[in-house]
Order: sequence, then structure tokens, then C-alpha cells
Amino acid sequence: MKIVVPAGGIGGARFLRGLKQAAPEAEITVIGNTGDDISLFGLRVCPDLDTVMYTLGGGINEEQGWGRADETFAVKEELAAYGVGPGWFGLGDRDFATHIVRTQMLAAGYPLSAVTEALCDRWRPGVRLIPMTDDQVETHVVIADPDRRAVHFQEWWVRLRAATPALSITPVGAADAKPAPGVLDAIEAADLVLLPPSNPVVSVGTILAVPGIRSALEAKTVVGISPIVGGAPVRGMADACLTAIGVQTSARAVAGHYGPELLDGWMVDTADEGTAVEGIAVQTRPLLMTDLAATAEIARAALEFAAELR
Ligand code: GDP
Ligand code: FO1
Ligand code: CA
Repeated sequence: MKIVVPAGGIGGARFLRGLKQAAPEAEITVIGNTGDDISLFGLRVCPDLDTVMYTLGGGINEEQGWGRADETFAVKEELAAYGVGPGWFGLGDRDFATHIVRTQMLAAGYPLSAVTEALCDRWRPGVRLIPMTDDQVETHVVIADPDRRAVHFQEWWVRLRAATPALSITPVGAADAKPAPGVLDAIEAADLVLLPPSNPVVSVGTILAVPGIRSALEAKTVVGISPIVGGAPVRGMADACLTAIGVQTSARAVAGHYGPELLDGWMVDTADEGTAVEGIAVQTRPLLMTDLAATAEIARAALEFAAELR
């Protein structure tokens, strides 16, 4: 069975871990969000790709959900001693090595998709991880406070903790980006597509903004898992992203935003029992990925749901 999963960081990665357990024989292709990517200290940082790679490869800091386990911060401290920031972004020593390899390969002319494949040669995530595009796409956020300006998504999310309302959120460069090699082929060959409980705006929304990806997905059986449970994100500030694009923070509104052209099935938590969305089949079950077993159960249910809808 061939499964395609367009994924962001923590929510996507944790779901994928459950999916691997639920469908050990499946060929899983992950289309990774690169809108969070940022250049810092001369290095290219790809948080969502790395979160998926480290989580599935056994190198993730489990409590934090991003970055490496057993991390130290000597390089960051040395940079700070030179007065070199930003101090608000915590790149660890082990993580630095990943970024040095990536940046070196990009500078040598390799596309991000080839670089990601090379990094995954070490981590063996057990899925094929392809960035959504090899072109540069960066999510920018327009804020009003203290004056109206656009900041990089990471500055809004990490430094400002999304506490300053976003007037708009734009995946800069997406309109001119091409899907990375293998992305459209994987979708076309897929038996089904699962939308993990990733951020609908800055993770899945960014992937869908790359021309060609949404329409390719629409031709498939797609089942999504709601990241919104009981009217709030399970983790993080997705509510601030949804507010910025005028979508209510509810499982129902997120499904409506994706729309019946994209979604065949939508899974909502028992806290959202009774949710109905026009043109989309809804299934209700516990959706908290509390541990691997619970997550595998969610993935198993999603696979069965998709089989019914095919
Ligand atoms: P990020 O890129 O690291 O922000 O991660 P993603 O975009 O992949 O996923 C973030 C989303 O995961 C958040 O909006 C959370 O609400 C959602 N999420 C995290 N844990 C869970 C969980 O246990 N269950 C569900 N349903 N959603 C979750
Ligand atoms: N998130 C934080 O909240 N603070 C950090 O200092 C931070 C550093 C960081 C370094 C590498 C990496 O891959 C991810 C990192 N993240 C950090 C997480 C991440 O940037 C965000 O959660 C997202 O991009 C949203 O998906
Ligand atoms: Ca992300």
C-alpha cells in the first residue's frame, strides 16, 4: 500500500510514528513543509523536515518535540559572546552539524530534496521524506505591533510566541514554486492520502499553496485528522494562525476550510462529537496522541476509514 502524508513538524511527525506502527508494510511518502525554513548564522534551518527526520530516526528531543536529544549549546553561547544572535532561536551543537551538512550541500548545488535524502541516509526514518519544493518558500507574518511590518514566521512563532496578532500570513515564494521531484509522482501513485493533525495554516496550508499539489491531492481519497480538539489546538498556537486567515478554531471550521474537494473523510475527537461538515464524512474517536499505542490506533482508524471511502 502506498500512502502519502503532507506533514508539518511535531503533529505530523508523531502521527507518522503511529502510522509506521499501524502499517509496517506500507510505502509512506512524506511531503514536508519548508515554509518554516530560515537562514541563521549563514546556515539553512529546516525545522519541519528535521522534526520528521529526527522523530522517525530516533534522534528527537522527546519532551520538546523539536531539536536533538542530549543536546548542548556551546556554539550558541560562543556566538552570544561575540554578540551574534538571534538569541531567541535555540540551535544546539548536534543540530548545528545537520545544518552545516545541509548548507554545504546546498552551496555545492544540490537541491534541498537531494540534501534531505542524504541526511536521511543517516537517520533512516523509514519513510521517503521529500520537501514540498526545492524552491525557497518562507512564511512571513504581518503584525501591527509596535508598527506594521512583516516578520519571518519563526520570529512571530518563537520570539513573539504568536501573542502579537497576525494581520496576515503569507507563504512568500509559494506561488512561483514547483513541487520537488517525486512529489507529484508519489501523489499520483498513492492508494490514499492522510492529512496528519498538522497546523492547517502554516504546515498543511503552505504545502497546499505550492501550485499543483492541491489539485493532485484532490484526485485522491484523503482522510484528515483534526489538530483542533474541543475548540483549541492540542499544542502550540494554531488558533492564532486560524484567526489570521479568518477561520474559527474548531474541528468543523478547519474541515470546511480544507473543503470537500480535498477531504473525503475527517476525523474529530470525542470532545467534538456531533461535528458535521457538508460533503465530508466525519468519524469521531479519541485523537490524543498520548503514546505510540494510542497514535497507532488513530492511524489504524484513519486507514480503515479511508478504505471505506475509496
Ligand atoms: P509543528 O510544525 O511543529 O507546529 O507541527 P505540526 O504542524 O505538524 O502540528 C502542529 C499541530 O499538531 C498543532 O496544531 C496541534 O494541535 C496538533 N497536535 C499536537 N499533538 C496532537 C495530538 O495529540 N492530537 C491531535 N489531534 N493533534 C495534535
Ligand atoms: N522552537 C522554539 O520554540 N524555540 C526555539 O529556540 C527553537 C529552535 C529550533 C531549532 C531547530 C529546529 O529544527 C526547530 C526549532 N524550534 C524552536 C521549533 C520550530 O522552529 C517551531 O516549532 C516551528 O517551526 C513550528 O513548526
Ligand atoms: Ca511547522
